[in-house]
Amino acid sequence: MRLGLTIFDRITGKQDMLKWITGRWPTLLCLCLTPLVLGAQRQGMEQRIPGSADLHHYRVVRSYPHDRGAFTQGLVYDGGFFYEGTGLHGRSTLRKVDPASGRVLKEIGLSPSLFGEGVTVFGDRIFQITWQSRVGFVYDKTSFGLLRKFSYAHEGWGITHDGKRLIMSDGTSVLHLLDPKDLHETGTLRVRDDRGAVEGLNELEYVRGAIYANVWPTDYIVVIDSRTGRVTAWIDLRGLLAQEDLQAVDVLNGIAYDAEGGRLFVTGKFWPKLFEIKLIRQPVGRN
Ligand SMILES: [Ca+2]
Repeated sequence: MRLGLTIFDRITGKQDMLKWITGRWPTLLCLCLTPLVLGAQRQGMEQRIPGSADLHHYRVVRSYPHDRGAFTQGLVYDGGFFYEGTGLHGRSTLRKVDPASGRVLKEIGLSPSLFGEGVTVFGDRIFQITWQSRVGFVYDKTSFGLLRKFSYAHEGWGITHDGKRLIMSDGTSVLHLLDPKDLHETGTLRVRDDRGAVEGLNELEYVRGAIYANVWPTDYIVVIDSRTGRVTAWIDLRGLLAQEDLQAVDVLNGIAYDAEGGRLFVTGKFWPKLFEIKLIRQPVGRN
């Protein structure tokens, strides 16, 4: 009896398992194929990179601890702190982080239905956008109190500003320019290099007249002329994480700039470290 039940359980268990697999085969197929698709996308993007734009490499100045549980979607440096937006449904947050220790000093969670994306600090306000819900939030920088919500007509990936305009990415090659007061779109910027449109623009940072953008799903950042949309350089950030830190990490994503100190910071989704880097500029004419 016991044996019979066990066999029955095993059979029904297998049947249940079969049903479970059959019912979810599109999801399972997707999960199996996603790394292959991402790998192909990454390879395709990396193959197109040599062009007439400069190619920069990097030197690590200092590394900082970073929360391995943070699916980093937005990163800003302001007044001695990092402000970070994290993603994933049920795990999306806005947080203020102590750079030296990586300790989260202040944090609020988003509704589980929302997938948090980029953040930017504009004066005494913090803007945070979401991926596919087409809703963004404006918070008081000190208290994280919600000041207002706003909506937009595309996906939300990254956000930064140039002191006058908010600049948003949506995962394509188009950047959206918004009035920071009424949050209406005032124009777009089409990002191109000499090989054509540069797709997959993700986390953003405005740095001395240029817009830096992570190019999903690669380890590259493009430097964009903020007036024309022209890519003036690619930054090759491959190899930032040591082999022992590569366990369960996702892609490079997160750029912050300390305008007063001239310091550039980068990290990634689930990365255990955040890096201050210096660019090593390699002009046109490289091999
Ligand atoms: Ca940023």
